[in-house]
Amino acid sequence: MAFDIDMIRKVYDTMPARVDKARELVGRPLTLSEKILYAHLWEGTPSTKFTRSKDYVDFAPDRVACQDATAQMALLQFMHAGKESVAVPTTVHCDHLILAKVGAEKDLAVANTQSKEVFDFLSSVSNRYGIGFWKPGSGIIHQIVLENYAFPGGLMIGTDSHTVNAGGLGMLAIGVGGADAVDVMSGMSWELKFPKLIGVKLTGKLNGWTAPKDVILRVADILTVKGGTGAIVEYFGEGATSMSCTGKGTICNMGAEIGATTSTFGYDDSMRRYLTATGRADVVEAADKVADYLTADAEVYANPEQYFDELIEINLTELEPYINGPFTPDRGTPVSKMKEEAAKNDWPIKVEWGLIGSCTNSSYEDMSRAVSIVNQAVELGITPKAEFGINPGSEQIRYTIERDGIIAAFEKMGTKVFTNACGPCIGQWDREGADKGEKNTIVHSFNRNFSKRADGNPNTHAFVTSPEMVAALAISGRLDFNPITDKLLNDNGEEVMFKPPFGDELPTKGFEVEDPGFQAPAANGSSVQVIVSPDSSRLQLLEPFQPWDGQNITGAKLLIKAFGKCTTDHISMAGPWLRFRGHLDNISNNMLIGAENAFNNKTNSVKNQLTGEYAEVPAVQRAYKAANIPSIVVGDQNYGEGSSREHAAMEPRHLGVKAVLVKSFARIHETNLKKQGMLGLTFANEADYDKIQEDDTINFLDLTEFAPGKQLTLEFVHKDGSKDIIMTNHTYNDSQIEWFKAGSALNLIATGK
Ligand code: MIC
Ligand code: SF4
Repeated sequence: MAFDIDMIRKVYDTMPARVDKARELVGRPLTLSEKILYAHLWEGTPSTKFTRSKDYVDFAPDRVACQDATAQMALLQFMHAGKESVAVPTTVHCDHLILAKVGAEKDLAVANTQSKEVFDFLSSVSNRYGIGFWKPGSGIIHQIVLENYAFPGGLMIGTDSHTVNAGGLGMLAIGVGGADAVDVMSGMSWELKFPKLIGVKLTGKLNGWTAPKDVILRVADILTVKGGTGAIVEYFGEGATSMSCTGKGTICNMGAEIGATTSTFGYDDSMRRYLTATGRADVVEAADKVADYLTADAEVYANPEQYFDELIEINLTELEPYINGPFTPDRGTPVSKMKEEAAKNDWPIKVEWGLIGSCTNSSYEDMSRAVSIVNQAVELGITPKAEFGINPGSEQIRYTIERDGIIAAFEKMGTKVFTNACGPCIGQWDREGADKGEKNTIVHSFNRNFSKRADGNPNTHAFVTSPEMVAALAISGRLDFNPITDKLLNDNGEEVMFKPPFGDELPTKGFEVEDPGFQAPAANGSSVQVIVSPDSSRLQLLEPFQPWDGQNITGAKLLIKAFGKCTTDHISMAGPWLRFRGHLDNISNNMLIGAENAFNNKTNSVKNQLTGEYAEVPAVQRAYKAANIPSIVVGDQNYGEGSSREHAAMEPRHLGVKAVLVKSFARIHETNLKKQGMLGLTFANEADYDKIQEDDTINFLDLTEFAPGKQLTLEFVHKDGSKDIIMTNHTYNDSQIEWFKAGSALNLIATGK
């Protein structure tokens, strides 16, 4: 579990000189994000003044973290890179593959049996290549990273979009697809378009019912799911320093929901307290020596409008609790407006379930504040009206809250304590009756609430709110309950009211754990056998994708024109499909099954142009593949938002889709498409989306001249023989064009170029 204090000291040793030089070059005070980025330039990258949102820059991350559902594909790719061990400290975390049903003990045993093959593979491949392995039940990747590995001023990447959680400890932590992680694990640089910067100034102080969660729910409401694209969000101000480190983690975590590259906070006392409580006093000692480099320059905080591309100010003293949803995390409703909004939109008022957990909100502080509401309910004699489930963030948290009586208090209210894992947050929830598809409401402290995400039921209206609000709403059983103003009837019919939640930021008796669930890798793994059975349905060794044949793509069919929201959950659904994350051909059977076909407004029903019949998207695409006919996918705004899962890019690649043409992309998905040798294009004129018809055949006219900054011309031939020429933009630079030509980025690594 060693947290690499030597590596951290090395980062701090070189940081001052690099940052001072950058400040000189740039010629003005620097923000925190700029300091961390300039301190992590890849050796040989010239330190110049980079243009935000324009220059691609090579960086040297300090760490890599992978979770089980994405690690399988990442490590299957890494096995092709021909390396003896990982070049930077890397960990793998088993958290996504555990189904929540009856409670931790039984559920974990079931997962260990059902996914044995996958866990064994991940354990052996980690052992083989020098990767730290966190066993099933050890906790959720981002809580474990915060507790053990994150450090102020560091740069890390992780194969999960919520890697950004580590910003709570003053890092720049960025979610990427597996192929990006493979580059860094192989000792190569990692490329990122120099981000623009959004400043969020927090004034005042959280109080009463408001929690850190409300800050990000409010920011999501302001910026929307695409407002943070290409940006790092930097939080500062008295409101920032006055909140806990795990609270900062919550805010950074959900930065993924606004599409932000990452979010971060300057080094402060809350981080010192957290590092010390988690056994890392030596990181505090080292960080204190360079503390000036771990926050922005004072001038930036004094005149933020001069240094950020966009500035938001939130007064925490006036902030209300928010309840965001349903179906999208940026639809924010302050608690005082919920009665009106719920009635207006016909949202089911009755709350069926309250779920507390996920990487976003499963810290000790979260659990302790939520249980303060539960304890009040017991004292006031209220039987909760909804069911309750919790997922502690890590075994260390679980063990400590058990010791401190928090679990017992939850259980007294009939709460199910699920495994320290993602559980319902990623559809790993065997919810009774979900298959009936009834319209219903649940409230949770997670980050995402896309349709079908938690229980597979498209009619479940999931609302995101803070853990303490989840507790209050679930106990009252009503979505429109406002604990600040409303009374409740207790079991004796008396009117009672909750007092605001309270709790400990950190356990007063310290954290404790018996077995954290960590397995250190073999000192020399070269003799470790990594086994993948050829007839496995869960794991499949990868075959390299075919290189580009150098010709224009012609005669391509339109596979689907997706309408509206098309997240990675729509492109490659999670839940039951998670079990195929290591088997590309099997998981390809979920390709785009959640996307809405713009021509018939149905999901998973597209016209097979060869037969004229409607059929499931993967089946139609397999028919095109069998006939050797290329195809393209068309999409709407912010296509591929949400997760880092590269399956959403690999599945179409595997099944023969050549290009994805959309109004706009989410960052990670766009990179994933490029890495896998696909063409990710955007409409030069968004209105051209409307010109695309169901029976179109597409010809590329100038792919042979594919070059950075040069538009590509596509000819859409309609059924009646008429044609539309559509101009498309792309963001490929020279090396990314090489990936396309080679068939994938990995093909290039494998040839050693
Ligand atoms: C998610 O929250 O959607 C996930 C599951 O953690 C994903 C990663 C994955 O698809 O495995 C993410 O956010 O990147
Ligand atoms: Fe797991 Fe949910 Fe966090 Fe994704 S968002 S890492 S599924 S807990």
